Amino acid sequence: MALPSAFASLVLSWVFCSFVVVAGNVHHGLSSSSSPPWHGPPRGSYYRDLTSFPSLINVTVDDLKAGLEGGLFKSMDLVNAYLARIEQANATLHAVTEINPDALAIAKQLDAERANGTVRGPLHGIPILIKNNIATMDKMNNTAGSWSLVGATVPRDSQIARKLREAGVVILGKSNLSQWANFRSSNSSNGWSAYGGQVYAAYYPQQDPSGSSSGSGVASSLGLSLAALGTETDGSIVSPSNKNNLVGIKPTVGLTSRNLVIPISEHQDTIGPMARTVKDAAYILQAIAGVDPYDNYTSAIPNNGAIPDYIAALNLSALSGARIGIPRNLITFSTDAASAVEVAAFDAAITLLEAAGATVVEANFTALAEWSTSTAETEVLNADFITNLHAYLSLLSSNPNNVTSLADVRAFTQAFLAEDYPDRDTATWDEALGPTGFNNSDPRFWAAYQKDLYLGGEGGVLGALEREGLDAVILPTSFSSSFPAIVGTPIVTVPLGFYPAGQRVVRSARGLVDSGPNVPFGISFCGAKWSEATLIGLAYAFEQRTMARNTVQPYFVPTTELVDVVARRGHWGPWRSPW
Ligand SMILES: *[C@@H]1O[C@H](CO)[C@@H](O)[C@H](O)[C@H]1NC(C)=O
Ligand SMILES: *[C@@H]1O[C@H](CO)[C@@H](O)[C@H](O)[C@H]1NC(C)=O
Ligand SMILES: *[C@@H]1O[C@H](CO)[C@@H](O)[C@H](O)[C@H]1NC(C)=O
Ligand SMILES: *[C@@H]1O[C@H](CO)[C@@H](O)[C@H](O)[C@H]1NC(C)=O
Ligand SMILES: *[C@@H]1O[C@H](CO)[C@@H](O)[C@H](O)[C@H]1NC(C)=O
Ligand SMILES: *[C@@H]1O[C@H](CO)[C@@H](O)[C@H](O)[C@H]1NC(C)=O
Ligand SMILES: *[C@@H]1O[C@H](CO)[C@@H](O)[C@H](O)[C@H]1NC(C)=O
Ligand SMILES: *[C@@H]1O[C@H](CO)[C@@H](O)[C@H](O)[C@H]1NC(C)=O
Ligand SMILES: *[C@@H]1O[C@H](CO)[C@@H](O)[C@H](O)[C@H]1NC(C)=O
Ligand SMILES: *[C@@H]1O[C@H](CO)[C@@H](O)[C@H](O)[C@H]1NC(C)=O
Ligand SMILES: CC(=O)N[C@H]1CO[C@H](CO)[C@@H](O)[C@@H]1O
Repeated sequence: MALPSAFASLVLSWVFCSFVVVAGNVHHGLSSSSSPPWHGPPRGSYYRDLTSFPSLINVTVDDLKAGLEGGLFKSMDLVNAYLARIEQANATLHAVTEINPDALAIAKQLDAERANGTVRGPLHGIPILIKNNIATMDKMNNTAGSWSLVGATVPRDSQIARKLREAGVVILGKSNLSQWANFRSSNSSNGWSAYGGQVYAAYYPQQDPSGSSSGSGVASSLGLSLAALGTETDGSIVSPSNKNNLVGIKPTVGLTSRNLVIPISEHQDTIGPMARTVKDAAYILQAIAGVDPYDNYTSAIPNNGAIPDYIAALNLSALSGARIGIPRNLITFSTDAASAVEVAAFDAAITLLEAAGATVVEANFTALAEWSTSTAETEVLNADFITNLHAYLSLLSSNPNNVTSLADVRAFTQAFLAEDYPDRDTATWDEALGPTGFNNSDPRFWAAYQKDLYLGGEGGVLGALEREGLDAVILPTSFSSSFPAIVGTPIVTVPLGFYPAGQRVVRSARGLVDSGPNVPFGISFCGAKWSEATLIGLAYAFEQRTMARNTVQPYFVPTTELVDVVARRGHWGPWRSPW
């Protein structure tokens, strides 16, 4: 598979430059009320000017910031445009479970603030969707996709939601997910929840969106919002980013607070952005990272909790002089007939990394064989879920179904028709609550956890980094999550390519298309704890040289654009009516 050329990035900057200039002109043309002198583009170019609005499928934070600053559109227009696109995608893709009924009012308030000269930051007035396991104290539910939590309320916003609001983000709604972050059944499907239905991705009909941040992946990729937040325990950000042609950042466990986020595991859960560019993901990570007294894992953030400048880390030369390792034994172990295409694209990318100045070396994971038969991760997650779910439920300020433990949730799920039991079973919980199960205060938990720290640490990512003196380990994203998951280390995934036209269609559970023509995939940069700035730099340098996201288009694209919304509200001033 040929990698796209750097030419795409030149086109990109040209398009965006012209947009910014037009934005300024339109603002100037409209700012005085009676017969202003016309300083805008020649009127004959009306239709061309309409197309100068950024396209919502690939607009960036910087574009939106420029348009908002220049007065080309308002935050309210953004909300209206995104709501229309959600509506258009809804029946086919089920990516969003609920809309924030206050979104327009919030946008209006943020528009007023901006008009007053208060700009909270680069995300001021920009709509973002969050996964339906991140709690907000507003009119939206937080359910993890389960009917047991519909109507339950929380005593305050999660820190993640609070920080988004402080940054001026409009929380547009909640994205659908694999129910309970894919921690319930042996035989459910990626992206299915009882509350939200089945999410599909948009690059092939009935495409498996992967999970569990499935709706976040689809929504961000199609521009149903600027970007979305996901959560990851083992793959739930990077895997749907992989299949939806996105950049995903899985932060170090503890960089982003999990308080009032429906958990699986305090030792593995983390919250991060899913966006179309590395820079947009970096802006969002900057806004949500930080110490939270309610989540004491965040007290481990280095430098007294000071968060690095992730935007400053975006360095085109970051690959120059970098040492990058490849755990070839994990790749060989994981590759199957379908993913051979991903590995070929991955191997082709090595040449590009070297051309950009990186030294690429082999760096096998020494504990691969032991890891491949280990049950330690399952034991850790089962035990944590019992304890951590109980802790979350105990924080609720109202709990209409009175679920206070995993046993309660299981009883509810097995009895409530829409939960689709037993067609989708509760095998994961049955095991956790069964005779061999225990919670995370049990001595057996610590044995399993220590085992994981060895497998993923010395025997995995950390050992490879240390032995070879690496800045990062790279992997096809399809294989990247598991070792970092069990030691809590970060991953940044970037689009790499897509399956060719002739690719055999392989269906996963319940007929979803797991691999097939046009289905995208990515490359992951994995590093030590708290190395996000380094990984972001490397990922950016790679992204800017490839722009692989632009080489594949979804089969399903919502049609409403920002320009439609602005034109409809009739703010085209003196040059609207002649036609
Ligand atoms: C953005 O998306 C539009 C519509 O898909 C496309 O025409 C345009 O070329 C894209 N621009 C870039 C820079 O990728
Ligand atoms: C989604 O689609 C369904 C059925 O087409 C419709 O009833 C519902 O109102 C839509 N919801 C949203 C939020 O768009
Ligand atoms: C705008 O500024 C005025 C004067 O400082 C203040 O009274 C008003 O509350 C502000 N409005 C908003 C929406 O910030
Ligand atoms: C939750 O969802 C229900 C049913 O879909 C809805 O009536 C309610 O307003 C939502 N919000 C809260 C906080 O219950
Ligand atoms: C973190 O909080 C939990 C529960 O609040 C407590 O049991 C634990 O000891 C705390 N850990 C640290 C390192 O403070
Ligand atoms: C960018 O990366 C190069 C190569 O590592 C380094 O020499 C340079 O100082 C970096 N620039 C910035 C602004 O950090
Ligand atoms: C690393 O793994 C690959 C693939 O299994 C193998 O061919 C290679 O010999 C290994 N390298 C070392 C140093 O063991
Ligand atoms: C964890 O297990 C211990 C010992 O069985 C028990 O006392 C405790 O209540 C359990 N905690 C939770 C949250 O299940
Ligand atoms: C939950 O508990 C409250 C108080 O005990 C009770 O009134 C309510 O009926 C219970 N709800 C359900 C669904 O069992
Ligand atoms: C899922 O597994 C349960 C048993 O654990 C079984 O009853 C059910 O039929 C299975 N569903 C499907 C679609 O195979
Ligand atoms: C906004 C949205 O997409 N909502 C959908 C979520 O999934 C359910 C069940 O499939 C649909 O009924 C909603 O329309």
